[in-house]
Amino acid sequence: MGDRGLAHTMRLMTRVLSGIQPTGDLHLGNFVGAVRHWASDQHQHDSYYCIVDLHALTLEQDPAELRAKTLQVGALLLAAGLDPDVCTIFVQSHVPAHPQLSWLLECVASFGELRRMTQFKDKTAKGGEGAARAGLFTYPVLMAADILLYHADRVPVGDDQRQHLELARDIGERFNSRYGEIFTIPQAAIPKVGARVMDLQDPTIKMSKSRSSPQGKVSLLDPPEVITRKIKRAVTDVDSEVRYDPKAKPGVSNLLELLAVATDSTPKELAAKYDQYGPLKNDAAAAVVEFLRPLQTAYADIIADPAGVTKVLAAGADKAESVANPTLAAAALAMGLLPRS
Ligand code: ATP
Ligand code: LTN
Repeated sequence: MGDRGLAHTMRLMTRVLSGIQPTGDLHLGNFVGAVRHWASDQHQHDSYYCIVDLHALTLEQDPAELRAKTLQVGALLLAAGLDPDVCTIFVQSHVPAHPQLSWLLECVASFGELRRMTQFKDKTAKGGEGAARAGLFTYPVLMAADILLYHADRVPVGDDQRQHLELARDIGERFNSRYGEIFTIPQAAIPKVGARVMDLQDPTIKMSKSRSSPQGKVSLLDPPEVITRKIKRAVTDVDSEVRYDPKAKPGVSNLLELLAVATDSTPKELAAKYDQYGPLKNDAAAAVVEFLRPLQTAYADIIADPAGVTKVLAAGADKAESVANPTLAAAALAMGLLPRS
């Protein structure tokens, strides 16, 4: 049995890895579609959560703000219940194996498959692809490296990342068949409800840090009155029937999903209880405020000690490197690079 096979057999728990960009204030979509599942996964799986600051550089960022947001996301992950004694939380740029493996994988991925990524098309629709940063184009390969370095079995993400995950699987499989079995091929874990929280002002697009207007997204740190105002002003649909039908009635369906997530119910069950938009909006707003309250309270405590957060992230990077570096070395060797003696 090769080294990887042995390491694999000795691993008793499923390995989970996911990432989040420190590109702005985290919003309800990030929490509902991703982060809250991380908090529950950590107790069942060997879990790695990465703040992907290198990914953030694919779009314009203010340097001081990027640094501050990276720390803020660290604090928010802790506030969301991630326990550094149970899982590993780290910053991508603290582990150089990520961009190193990414280069090797760029020499496995093809131009054509990157060209098909819809997120690249979406993000360049406005400014044109000529001016886009080359990193925005190769970004899914860095994401594949993030995942494959840790032999992750499971990758919990929102629905918008499905295509990138498929690419990570393709790259991993191609590498394994060309150079030998180095990587574990990951599965996507996409939640059933809340996998795509929509923008409150334009419910045909997903709520996004970088692309939603302030009114279109609920930031995790918005005060209760701001959350209430945004939800009450959410765009609904032309007729006034309350029905769960994301295609025909995206605005109302989004509110039903939010209420369902916050009250642990299902959107269809809830739809039957309302015959007007007003009461639905009031209840959704109140439920979301309560849903976020524990996170907001914990965040205020944690961010009061920024050095404590930095320490947690440094310890996380050490743990991450102990897994990532041997994987990188094995991949480099398999591809024919001469090891430094
Ligand atoms: P950006 O606008 O900068 O691309 P984003 O808002 O899309 O950011 P990411 O950091 O790219 O957020 O994503 C972090 C996690 O949150 C991913 O797992 C992603 O699938 C999930 N996610 C992002 N937006 C939503 C959404 N609207 N609904 C559900 N999950 C989401
Ligand atoms: N591309 C993802 C963030 C991301 C990620 C990852 C998610 C980067 N690396 C590895 C899961 C696993 C996004 O934009 N949401």
